[in-house]
Amino acid sequence: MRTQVGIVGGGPAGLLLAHLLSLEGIESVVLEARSRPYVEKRIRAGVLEQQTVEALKAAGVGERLERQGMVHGGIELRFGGRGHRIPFEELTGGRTITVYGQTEVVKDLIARRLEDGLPLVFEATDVAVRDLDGETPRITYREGGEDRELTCDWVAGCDGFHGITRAAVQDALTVRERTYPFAWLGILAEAPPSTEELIYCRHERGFALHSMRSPEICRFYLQCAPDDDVDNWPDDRIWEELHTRLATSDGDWELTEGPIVDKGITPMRSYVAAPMRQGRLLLAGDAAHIVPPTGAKGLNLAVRDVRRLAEALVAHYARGDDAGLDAYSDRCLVRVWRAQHFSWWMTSMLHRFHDDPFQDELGRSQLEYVRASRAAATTLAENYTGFEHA
Ligand code: RFL
Ligand code: PHB
Repeated sequence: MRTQVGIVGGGPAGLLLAHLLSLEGIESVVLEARSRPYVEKRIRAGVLEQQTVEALKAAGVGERLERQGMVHGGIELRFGGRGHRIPFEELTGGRTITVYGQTEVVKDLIARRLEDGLPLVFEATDVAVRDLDGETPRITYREGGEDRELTCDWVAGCDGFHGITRAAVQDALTVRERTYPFAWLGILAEAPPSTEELIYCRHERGFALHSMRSPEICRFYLQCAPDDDVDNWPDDRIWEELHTRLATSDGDWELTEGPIVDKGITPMRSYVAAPMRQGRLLLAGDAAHIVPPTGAKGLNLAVRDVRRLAEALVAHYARGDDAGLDAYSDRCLVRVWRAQHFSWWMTSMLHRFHDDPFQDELGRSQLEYVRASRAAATTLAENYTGFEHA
């Protein structure tokens, strides 16, 4: 088989790239290791920057997002038992965020790809990339027990942090990374949100986040030990911990409980591999970089990468102009590092560093500063809603 762009990974990055290319008449094949039900159920991000929403709408895949996405004009920071609102719209000249699950974005993109009758292979196994330095790189894989080979002009590595594309060129990459001494326990509950906007809470016992998916479904996260196990977290313990950490000192805030329908532990890590291009392999999204989820940046970065990549590939095919492909990595990395700093900063100020009292006090101080200073709150607001360098 032959295609113009072979895309490894059918997460948000791979699916959106395929769709943006199809709108410009560029052929691609998406190879996804997992099954369709698996990728449509895997719970991850929930916050879309305004520019992500606009990009999905402009690409004709934002119809359900427009109807069901919940537009928020701010977030609450809660610490010392008191809430403090960061009014994004006021601080950024009107920018908002939209709460809409990554699972929903993925469902919308898969539905569109299949409606368009374009190639998307689920359960592709033994995927390997070859001849990346030549003119015609190849992807080999197995589908339904059969060996297959895909010859391409370009390979897009959109296979997430644990994928094979970055690993194939790892020796040529420079990696910068940081791990954190905690993880997040994430749960999904069939309960109406107890808040209109997201609550990011710092408490003596650790960080807690109250997020949501719809007027009926909540998403919560709790700081836990990095080697913790979901089996240590029966439902009762989760609710008790959420009540304790999210409590306000005046006691006038209540948390509504409901059946817990999903539980998982997410490690926290900052990671950047550079450059994002090696020969004819172009890395995008989590395949190239990950951030701790406290800044809600990962999915938004993936979307920005593939928008830039699609533009560069369009210039290549339409005009033989390779400037965008040559600049792809450098231009993405400017934005990636801004998001890295912001995600590290949010993580440092909202979590407890139980084994590092100096770091812990710095975080507390920073949070006090964001509460007291409009300049600091503006920094948070413009980064959270999506900062683009001029
Ligand atoms: P994905 O979503 O990991 O998709 C990669 C896809 O590649 C497939 N794959 C392979 N396919 C073929 N061959 C192979 N060898 C393959 N190996 C893997 C995988 O099955 C998968 O389908 O990467 P992508 O597309 O770059 O998207 C990135 C986002 O998923 C990620 O950055 C976000 O989820 C991060 N994130 C958040 N981002 C936000 O912008 N806002 C948030 O609120 C937010 N919250 C979060 C998050 C991530 C979290 N976890 C679980 C890490 C909250 C959490 C808890
Ligand atoms: C989520 O709703 O899953 C979510 C929201 C905000 C974050 C991370 C995750 O910072």
